[in-house]
Amino acid sequence: MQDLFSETRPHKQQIAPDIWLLSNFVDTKPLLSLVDTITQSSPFRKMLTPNGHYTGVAATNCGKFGWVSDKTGYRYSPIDPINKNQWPALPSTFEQLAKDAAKSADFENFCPDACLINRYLIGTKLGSHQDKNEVNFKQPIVSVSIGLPAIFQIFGSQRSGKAINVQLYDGDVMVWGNSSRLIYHGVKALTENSLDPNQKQRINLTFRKSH
Ligand code: MD6
Ligand code: FE
Repeated sequence: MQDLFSETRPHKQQIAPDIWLLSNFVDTKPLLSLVDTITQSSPFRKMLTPNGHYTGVAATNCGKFGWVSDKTGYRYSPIDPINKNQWPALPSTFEQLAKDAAKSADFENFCPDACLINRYLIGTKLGSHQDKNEVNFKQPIVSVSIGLPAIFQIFGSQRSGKAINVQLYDGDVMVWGNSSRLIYHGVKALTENSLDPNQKQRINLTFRKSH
């Protein structure tokens, strides 16, 4: 018999070819305290983009390489441009989570060397984009949602048009790979949750093999 509080969403769901949603995969409380530690040395910041505007999302990184943007373009860098130090190390909890999630979606031997940490406040959105600054497109991307739910939009091979909308909740993990690795996607503007008005942000971790 199912107990009253058991998760009723499927635990593993295929959203599109080579995109898997692992619902309620991880307890995010310990992740959040690791993010807090990371941001003490490499704080969240909005980055300048080549078109001269700042990103709406505030970001930082941990791991060997971090995703950075400035007026010259996007790239992975071993150095945090704010403090000129290496990015904080990838916590072993993060690495194990990324490996476990990848394995659940049948990607064996995922070995992330970069973790981009994005922070959305109410009203922040992420425009449609492809993730194509990595060298190795054979490895998947593992994406972990923390905090407020968001609507993730999957557009396909065109930047816009009809999207598949996926609600991502706290603790959900998405695994992307192979045929979907280069599709366009974005995140709708974050909205407040009237049932939980104290929650003010969403944090997303994306683990990649950048080199
Ligand atoms: C986010 N994620 O969920 C933004 N990109 O806040 C991404 O842009 C993303 O989740 C590539 C693969 C997985 C992702
Ligand atoms: Fe992306």
